Amino acid sequence: VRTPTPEDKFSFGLWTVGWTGTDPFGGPTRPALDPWEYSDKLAELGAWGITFHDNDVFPFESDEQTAKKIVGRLKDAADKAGLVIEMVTTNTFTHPVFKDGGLTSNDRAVRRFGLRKILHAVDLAAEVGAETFVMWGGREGAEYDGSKDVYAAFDRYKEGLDTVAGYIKEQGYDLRIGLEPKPNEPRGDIFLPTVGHALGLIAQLEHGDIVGLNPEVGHEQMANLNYTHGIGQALWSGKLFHIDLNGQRGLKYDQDLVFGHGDLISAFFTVDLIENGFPGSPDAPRYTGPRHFDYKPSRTEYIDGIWASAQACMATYLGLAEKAKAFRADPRVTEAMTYAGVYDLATPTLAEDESVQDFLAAAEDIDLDRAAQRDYGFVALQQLAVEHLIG
Ligand code: GLT
Ligand code: MN
Ligand code: MN
Repeated sequence: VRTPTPEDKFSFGLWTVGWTGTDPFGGPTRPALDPWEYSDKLAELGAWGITFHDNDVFPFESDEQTAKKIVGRLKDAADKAGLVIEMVTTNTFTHPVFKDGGLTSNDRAVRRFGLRKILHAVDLAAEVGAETFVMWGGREGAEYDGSKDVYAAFDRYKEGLDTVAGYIKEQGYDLRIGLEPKPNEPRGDIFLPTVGHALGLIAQLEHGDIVGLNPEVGHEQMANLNYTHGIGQALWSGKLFHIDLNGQRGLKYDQDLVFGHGDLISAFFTVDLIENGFPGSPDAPRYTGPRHFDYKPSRTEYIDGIWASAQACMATYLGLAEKAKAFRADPRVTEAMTYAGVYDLATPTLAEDESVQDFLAAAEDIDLDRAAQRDYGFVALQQLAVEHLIG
């Protein structure tokens, strides 16, 4: 696999390579560097950008001036390394004040504090030239159903999102919001558990035109869902604004493994969709945004392991991209897709200008026996993917 270059648009959250290995059962297994100490190495490995939460960069208690100064230092380091800051987000989950959420806490004073913190992070995002503002509502949710008026919670979620999106427009910022779904952890049940739930909320917003999605591989898989279908539907809805790539092995805690270190064949089809688009819909929207990794170097690794895992994310992506290109270019695949009817699905079911009345009146014979006995060849098609994958 070739070495990544900035054209590949790989980016990393500071909280990913900066994760010190803490988990609910143990403290850090390695030290944290200062936020500006990651840029040079990431650039050297071939990354294009970085992303961060406000409090990945400056402490929660910082006053505005201090925050500005520290962010300035990070921005300088990124500029010097030739990295862009493509996305910024807010930490509304670590501090105990957010234990019942930021935008949907039962405590109105906390909601007002949380919303203000988010708006300040929006200013910051605009200042450093980010294009996407991610909102992961990890603490928006509940453990106990009796503890939340869910109707009011969605009113407050909508109020919060519309306030943030309205502010972005009012300030003339070139920013779009990416909602990040997750089914659980840290809350027992998080609001907006899946891509579909988030799309449903966006449709109810006043400023929903600049609100889309930032789906994470592992988060959809924690809900036993198909990530590629999730981003596929987000693309179809014109709402795939950003992605969080990582790995997850089955229904368990959020593993944030290296991309491809979970369900590899699912990762193959994710990369195939991103790189090659929908097979029978050449005019469909394509994802052209950052290939952003949101993973955690495993707790067993030390400093070398951080960089090895960052490299692994990019190498896996590039390797899969090569395989996916070869898969699509393989005449046997075209043939198998034709046989499978993959390209036929793009043909509208009704004819152009055909009315329902005409449709109902049409005398049309389907040979039910034949159609029932059709062999789709999906297994053979999948086996071609596996062949390409294992080389
Ligand atoms: C947190 C979470 C990630 C989100 C980050 C953005 S925070 O690390 O686990 O999935 O993308 O807020
Ligand atoms: Mn995760
Ligand atoms: Mn994420």
